Formats: sequence, structure tokens, C-alpha cells
Amino acid sequence: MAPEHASSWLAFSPAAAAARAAGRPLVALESTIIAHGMPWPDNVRTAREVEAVIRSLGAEPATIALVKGRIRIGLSDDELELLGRGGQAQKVSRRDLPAVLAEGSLGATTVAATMICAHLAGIEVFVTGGIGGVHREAQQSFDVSADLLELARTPVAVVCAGAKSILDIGLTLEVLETHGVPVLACEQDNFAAFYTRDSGFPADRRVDDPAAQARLLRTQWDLGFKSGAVLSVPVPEAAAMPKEEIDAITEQALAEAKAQGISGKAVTPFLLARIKALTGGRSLAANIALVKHNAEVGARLALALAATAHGAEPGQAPN
Ligand code: PSU
Ligand code: MN
Repeated sequence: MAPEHASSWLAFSPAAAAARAAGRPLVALESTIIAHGMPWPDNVRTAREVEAVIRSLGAEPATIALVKGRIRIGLSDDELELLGRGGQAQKVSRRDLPAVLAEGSLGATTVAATMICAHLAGIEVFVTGGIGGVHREAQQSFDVSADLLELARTPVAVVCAGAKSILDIGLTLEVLETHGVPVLACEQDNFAAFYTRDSGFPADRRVDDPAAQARLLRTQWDLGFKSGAVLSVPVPEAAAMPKEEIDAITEQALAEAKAQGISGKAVTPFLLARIKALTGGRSLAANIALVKHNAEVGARLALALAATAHGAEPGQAPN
């Protein structure tokens, strides 16, 4: 249940409001990937394509950002453009959200902040590229994304291509386990690795069927668990990067970040931009392909969740 006064901070786009009124499920999308994760104009084009994928399957996309003192659930084309042209929006995670909203400036929401906003808006499914996680050498830097802690305390399903390969994926999965966050996989048994399909680490369980995914999540939330869940979807085969290449480039980008003293919330955008440059743009193509594929899986999950009764009889487990 949303806090009593939360709704006064929310503003639904006309399309999002109409979908809500008609009982059509919304699928949340984040805006940091637009403002800080991809270069213009690919970012805005991708955002629109991802929205179109979700709409074509019968759900309604709702890109979330902070605009003029409101949590906007669903953005206009002009607002997407404003976020995408860059330089204007702050990167907003949990700790920044109240401040940026209170001062009324433009805020691009991370996975953590988008989960919070989605939950306040009654949205159960959120599609992104890759979640933040435990950075390599976090033993020294303590750099653990707020995304992981948010997954522990906000009941939203995050559909993603795993954690970005710039991270320590094994440690990321350990933190998710500690916090009781289910890590589900579809299309394969292992957790995905963003630019590549296989992280080498198994997910908790594989659940391919959207109805079965929905039943699992509905059970979790019916029981009052406050946690979210991760649904890992591998990048489509044709767009996946060769593992050796991405590993070597990631090492180089990490070394550059260290040499330049990049820290805090600047780390992830820096690494994504460097990897894009070092792969001649091929990492960006992979990123775009995986988000669009995640959108299909997320839309099907949202529709299945909307159709899942509370306390439903366990069905025939299809996998
Ligand atoms: N995945 C992408 N591109 C991105 C991000 C994730 O494909 O830009 C963003 C998300 O918004 C995620 C954030 O929440 O990076 C993580 O940042 P940090 O590591 O500073 O927590
Ligand atoms: Mn960080």
C-alpha cells in the first residue's frame, strides 16, 4: 500500500491513466538508461522502440522520471527528448529522490528509484537493461549498487539481462541471496551477463512460462513479502558480444576509471561509455537489442500477473 500522501506527487501521462482506468497493466521503464546509459540519439529512439514493443503486446509502457516536482509515470515525446539530449538530468537513486523532487529539477531514475516510483504507482513489472550490482574490488571501494538493496525492500519484478558485466556477478548474486531476492531465469538455466548470454552462474530457478512466473510472484506478494525479484533474460543470440572481447575491453575500461579516479555514481556511466567507444558501438547495439527483448518478456509477465488470482491453485508446472 502506498503511503497516504504519495499520490499527490505522482502524475500519470494520459496514456498511462487511460490504461489504468481500463485495467490494462502498466510496465515501468527507467530513465537513467536514457539520460546516462546511452548516447543521443540512439537513447531516445530506443526508448520509443521499447515502448512500442510493450504496447504491441497489449500492455502499456510507462517511462518514469522526475519532472518539475512530480514523479511522472509515462513521458511525452518532448520529455523523452529533453532527458535524452543529455547534460540536464541528475542521476537519481533512492537517496536523491526526495531532494530532486522537492527542488523540482529534472531527474533520471535508476533501477532503485524507478522501483520505488513504480511501486507507488501500483506497477508490478519493470523492464530495464541490466541492474546495478557489486562492483569488482568492492572489498576496497564498498561500491555496491543501491539497486540490490532496493530489490530487497520494494515489491517490483525487474526484468533485465542480468547484471552488467562490468560488475562482479558472483558477489552480486551473493548479496541478492543474503537479502532474500529471488533470481529467476528464463530461456536458460544460468544468470545472464548483459552483453553476453551466460554469466557462468546458475540462477535460483528457471521459469520460462509467464503464467508460472506470475504465480510465483503473486504468491510471494500475497504472503506479504516486501521484496522484489529479478527475472533474467539473455541477450538475443545474434546481438551477443564475444565473451573474450568484452572481458578484455571491460578490463581496460575499469583500469581507465581507476586511473582517472572516477568514483560514486559516475562509475557506471563512465564504463558504459568507454565500452561503447572501445567496441566501436557494438556494445550499444547489444544493449539496444537486449532491452527490446526484455520488453517482450516484461509485457507478457505484466499481462500474466494481471490475470493471476490471489491464492490461485498451483497449475501444472510447465517447466
Ligand atoms: N543498465 C543499463 N544502462 C544503465 C543502467 C543500467 O543498461 O544506464 C543504470 C541503471 O539505471 C542502474 C544504474 O540502476 O545504471 C546503476 O548505477 P550504480 O552502479 O551507480 O548504482
Ligand atoms: Mn555505485
